[in-house]
Amino acid sequence: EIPKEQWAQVIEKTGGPVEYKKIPVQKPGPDEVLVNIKYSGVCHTDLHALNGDWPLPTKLPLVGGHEGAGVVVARGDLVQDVEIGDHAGVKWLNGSCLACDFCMQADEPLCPKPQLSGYTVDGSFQQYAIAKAAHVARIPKDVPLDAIAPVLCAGITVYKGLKESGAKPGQTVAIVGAGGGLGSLALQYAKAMGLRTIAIDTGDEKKKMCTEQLGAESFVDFGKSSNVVKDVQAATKDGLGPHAVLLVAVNEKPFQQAAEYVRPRGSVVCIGLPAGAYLKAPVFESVIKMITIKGSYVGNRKDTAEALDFYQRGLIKAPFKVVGLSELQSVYDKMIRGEIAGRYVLDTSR
Ligand code: 8ID
Ligand code: ZN
Ligand code: ZN
Repeated sequence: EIPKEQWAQVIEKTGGPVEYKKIPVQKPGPDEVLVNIKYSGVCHTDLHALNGDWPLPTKLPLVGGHEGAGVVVARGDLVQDVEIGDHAGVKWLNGSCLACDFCMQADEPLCPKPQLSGYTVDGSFQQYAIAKAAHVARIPKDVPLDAIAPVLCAGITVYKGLKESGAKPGQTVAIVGAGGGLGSLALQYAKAMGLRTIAIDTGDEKKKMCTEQLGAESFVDFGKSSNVVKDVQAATKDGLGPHAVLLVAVNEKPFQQAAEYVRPRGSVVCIGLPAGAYLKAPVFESVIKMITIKGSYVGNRKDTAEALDFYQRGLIKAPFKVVGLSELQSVYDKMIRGEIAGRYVLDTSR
């Protein structure tokens, strides 16, 4: 019933292009499951992997993708808690050692020996993907697989980032890059967590989506604003700025502005990973405002379960567009031009 060959999008060399072709279906190892991927979200990380943006090399040839939602069709001999037929998600953290200091305290994204889907191991831009059983997301059967796909990276990551920000119900969070994949989900998770939001991005389509669909209380257009710092602070009632800033943009500039507009005692949470970028903050203001600047990186298995639970409870409704797996390159082209409002999801059957 499991075919020997399948369709996949393969990166033969860094820089691309991706090649849509047939490749063999692999067999899962003893602690792994084989997931028949039905849908996969396209994250900006996949584009970084294609371009070789980061200091960490990818495997080659590579099948990208790490927001894969599907059905378990085979499992290794050691796997006991995932059944054939279960719905499962292949996420960025494909596997980790489960034995190091970090894994032992549920900080598995910090494991020094992780397997990363669509980066160091083949990911979800294929019809059959392998993941460590311990790490696959458990997807309830009443949850649609196309809509849950973006939650498997974008949703988990922003949910974790919002928790790391320390922002409390009623407080205001600025979402920088609010119109993109992570940003659109961040607005929804923030709202569900009782937080107020300021969306920062550009263009009327993203403005409309953020304010009319996703619950942002205000929108600052970084393309039109002559002073983003002032405009973000002005969007809070007392003019003192947001209690937290979630940086999910793919551009260095906002990483050098956030510390200026964040509220005293506030926190700046860095999530986006623009190539070669550096953080910058004025020492004087950072000290006398007692601000916190930190990074946040995906989420652990518990964050995963919680992020999915928010979705299952009907609290998260973020827009996504479905196209065929064969159309991945055109999604990348739109992403490069900054034209994607929300997320693209690939249907692996076409
Ligand atoms: O665990 C992590 N830390 C993690 C997990 C997943 C993704 C980190 N990421 C990283 C990705 O690798 C990528 O660098 O988060 C970043 C955002 O991923 P994405 O949401 O998938 O990208 P997108 O859909 O292209 O959205 C980016 C948005 O940023 C806006 C763009 O207009 C777009 O809507 N943006 C840019 I570029 N510059 C901006 C600026 N100066 C900006 N928004 C506000 N101000
Ligand atoms: Zn991702
Ligand atoms: Zn480990």
